[in-house]
Amino acid sequence: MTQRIDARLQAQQIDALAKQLDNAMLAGQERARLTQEVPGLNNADAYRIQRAGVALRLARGERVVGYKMGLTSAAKRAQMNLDSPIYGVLTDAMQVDDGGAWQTTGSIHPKIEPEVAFLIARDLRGPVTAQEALAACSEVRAALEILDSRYVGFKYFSLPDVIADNASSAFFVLAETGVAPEALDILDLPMRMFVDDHLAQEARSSAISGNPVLSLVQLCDMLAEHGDWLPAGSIVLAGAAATAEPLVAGRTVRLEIDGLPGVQVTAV
Ligand code: OOG
Ligand code: MG
Repeated sequence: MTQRIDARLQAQQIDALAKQLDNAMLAGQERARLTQEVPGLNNADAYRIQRAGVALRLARGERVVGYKMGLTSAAKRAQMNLDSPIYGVLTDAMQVDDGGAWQTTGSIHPKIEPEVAFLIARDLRGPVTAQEALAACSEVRAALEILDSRYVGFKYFSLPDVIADNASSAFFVLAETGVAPEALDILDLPMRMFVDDHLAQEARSSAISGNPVLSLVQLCDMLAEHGDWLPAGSIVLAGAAATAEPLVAGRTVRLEIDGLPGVQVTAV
């Protein structure tokens, strides 16, 4: 039996698949999973599709501002039925102001989840130790990630599907202020996400990779595999500590993390 796992797609196919996902995003319409059309799609080609998709955004004038790690907590891996961490790219157009309103129009099936974010003050090239990663961070902030899969039903997709779809990136809200990492016990911060003042999710920061800093270490390792690194000024979302909640117009979502200023957004 021939294994298609090492098959490398042609550059043209990569660009065409990226364009299909980009069109789905722009139209706000869900589409079939890529692996239904390309059953042998592997993670390496999926990251190539992700990069081609980001290139389309950059061609529209967007700017890369950082990265998000995904599936770094057991809760998220169970929710999505997938078993290993991935990353996606964040652009300036995805950022929503803390305390601001977020337009649901144009989204497919958005969800929101509680995150810890790092602000990176110095270039970080993998491999790095947890200490080196932390030393390169100027601030830790609370953040909310608004996910939106371009795939039908937002579930049961495979790792290459979600990687190609920029790890379901859509929008993110970064708390306006944060604190220096030294001022926190980053390993064990209680986190509570409220939807309209009801406690919707509760977790500790240790749920993220055992330690959110390890998400950063892992991100640097994965970027290094593609010859990339984290430039100074990057924002990094370490991955949700708990499962995502559906986000519908009219809801206000607030994340409180002990020791950190909170973050809030209202869907309109
Ligand atoms: C994949 C992205 C996961 C996280 O924080 O774990 C993610 C998904 O859930 O669609 O962003
Ligand atoms: Mg996330």
